[in-house]
Amino acid sequence: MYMNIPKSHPRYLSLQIREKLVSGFDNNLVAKEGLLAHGRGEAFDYLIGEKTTKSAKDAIKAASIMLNQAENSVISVNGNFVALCPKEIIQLAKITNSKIEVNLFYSSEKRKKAISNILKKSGAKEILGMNKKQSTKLKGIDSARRIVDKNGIFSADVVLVPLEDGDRTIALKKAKKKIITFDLNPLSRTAQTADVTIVDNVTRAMKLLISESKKQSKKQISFDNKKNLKITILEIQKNLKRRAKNV
Ligand code: PTJ
Repeated sequence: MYMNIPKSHPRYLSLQIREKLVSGFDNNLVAKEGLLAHGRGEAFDYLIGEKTTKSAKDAIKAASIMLNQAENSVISVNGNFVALCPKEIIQLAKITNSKIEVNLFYSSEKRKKAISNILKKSGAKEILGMNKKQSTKLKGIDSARRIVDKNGIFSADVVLVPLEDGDRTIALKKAKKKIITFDLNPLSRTAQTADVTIVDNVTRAMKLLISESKKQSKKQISFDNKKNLKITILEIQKNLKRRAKNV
C-alpha cells in the first residue's frame, strides 16, 4: 500500500480498494485500461451507496444456486479481479468445484504469468488458459478474449465473468452458456446480456457469494435478470433522492 489511509476516513474502504488496483498495476496484474475501468466502477459504486443492495443480494443467491447446479463451471479471471480478490477466487472455486481460467482483454504473456503466479501463491492448484496446446477460439469475438481453454470456458456450462466487456458475454450466450457477472454498471451490455448480474463491488459481492455457496443449495428459484436490474435502477434512484434531500 502506498497511502497510509486512516481508518476514520469516511471513504476508507473505497480508497483501500483503489490502492489494491494501483499496486496490482505496478505488479503487472492490471492493465492501464483496468485503472480506467476501476474509476468507472467507483462512480457507479457511489451511486448505489457503496453497499450491497437487496437486488444484488437476490442475484448473489441465484448465482450461488447456478454454480452449485453446474456440471462444469469456470471462473474467468482478469487483471482487476485478481488484484482485488485473489483469495476469494480460490475459495469460491473450491466450494463450487469450479475451474479457474485466465482470460484477458488486453492480453500479454507477462500479465498472464503474473496473474497465474499470484493465484498459485494464494493456493490455486491448476490455472487454465496458460497452455497454448489446450487452447481454441470462441466464435464472435475479435479481442484476445476469443482464445479459451478447451477444457475450461470452451466446454463449460456456467461461466462467471467479472468486470467484463460486452462482446464476450454475447458470444458466450450464443455458445449456449449460462453467464454470471459482477458489474457495477446495471446498464452495460454485459449486465444486460448475462443470466445473473450482480450489481455490486466485486470486493463485497465475492465474500457474500462464498458464504451463500457454502449452503450448497440446489433448490429451484425463478430469477428474472432484467426485472432485477430494473429494481437495481430504482434502488439507485431512491438513494439519489435521499441524498438530494440533504444537499
Ligand atoms: O485484465 P484485462 O486485460 O482482461 O482487462 C480487464 C478490463 C476490466 C480492463 C476490461 O474487461 C474492460 O475494459 O472492461 P470494461 O469494458 O471497462 O468494463 C468493466 C466494467 O466493470 C464496468 O462496467 C465497470 O463499471 C465495472 N467495474 C469496475 N470495477 C468494478 C466493477 N464492477 C464490480 N466491481 C468492481 N470493483
